Amino acid sequence: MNNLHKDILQSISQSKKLLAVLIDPDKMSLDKVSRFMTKVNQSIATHIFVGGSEVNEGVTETLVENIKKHTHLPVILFPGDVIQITDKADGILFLSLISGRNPDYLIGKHVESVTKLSKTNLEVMPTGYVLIENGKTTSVERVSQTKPMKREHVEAIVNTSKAGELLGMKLIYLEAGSGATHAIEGEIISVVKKILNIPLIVGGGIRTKETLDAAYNAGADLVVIGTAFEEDETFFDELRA
Ligand code: 1GP
Repeated sequence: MNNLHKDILQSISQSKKLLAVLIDPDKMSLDKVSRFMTKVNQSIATHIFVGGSEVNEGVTETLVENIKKHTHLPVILFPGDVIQITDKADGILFLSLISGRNPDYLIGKHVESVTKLSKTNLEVMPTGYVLIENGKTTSVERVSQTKPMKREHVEAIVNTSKAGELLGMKLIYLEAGSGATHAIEGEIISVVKKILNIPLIVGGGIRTKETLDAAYNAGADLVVIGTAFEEDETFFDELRA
């Protein structure tokens, strides 16, 4: 029995900030896992997220199995599709793309996943996923065929996030998209954080310690970083525990 969500709440109550390293199965080869995880383990990372927009069947499961051999950090699936579900992980962000209006990503994929999920012990964490524009088309936008929310529509972003909470979601994830040219502004993070009573995840385009700290200072409880580590493992050195 996992306590992933409970542990996140506990960290927040102790004012501890959380960092998830996102590993895209499409971009991580198995021979690199051991070295990469050594760096992760020496850093301030608290969670591993595994997922991508387009991943072939079976690849996520093999990767998660390998990651688990090299770390005690919790591994949480951040799946772009049902085929990425594997019981080798500890939990799953059960994402609803509430910034969009594509029924497949609001409820369709969820229904499709139930048979597979019910055969696992994954801790399922319902998560309102809010995609915010970052100046270029992201793979989430392309795959889900939804438009991201405009940065200047702050009230709509706040109301969408709060609606997710009122629907019973346990986490809200503000996403600028993998490799975003600009991370989500502190102003947006702070107004969303103020209205929420559930943990706030922020990700997309965070490449420096300053941007990471800015996200935390604005109110992000858990920050997700993928591309910066994929492109330059020395970034881990700046984030040593
Ligand atoms: C993407 O929010 C995550 O879904 C992380 O984004 O790859 O830009 O760090 P980056």
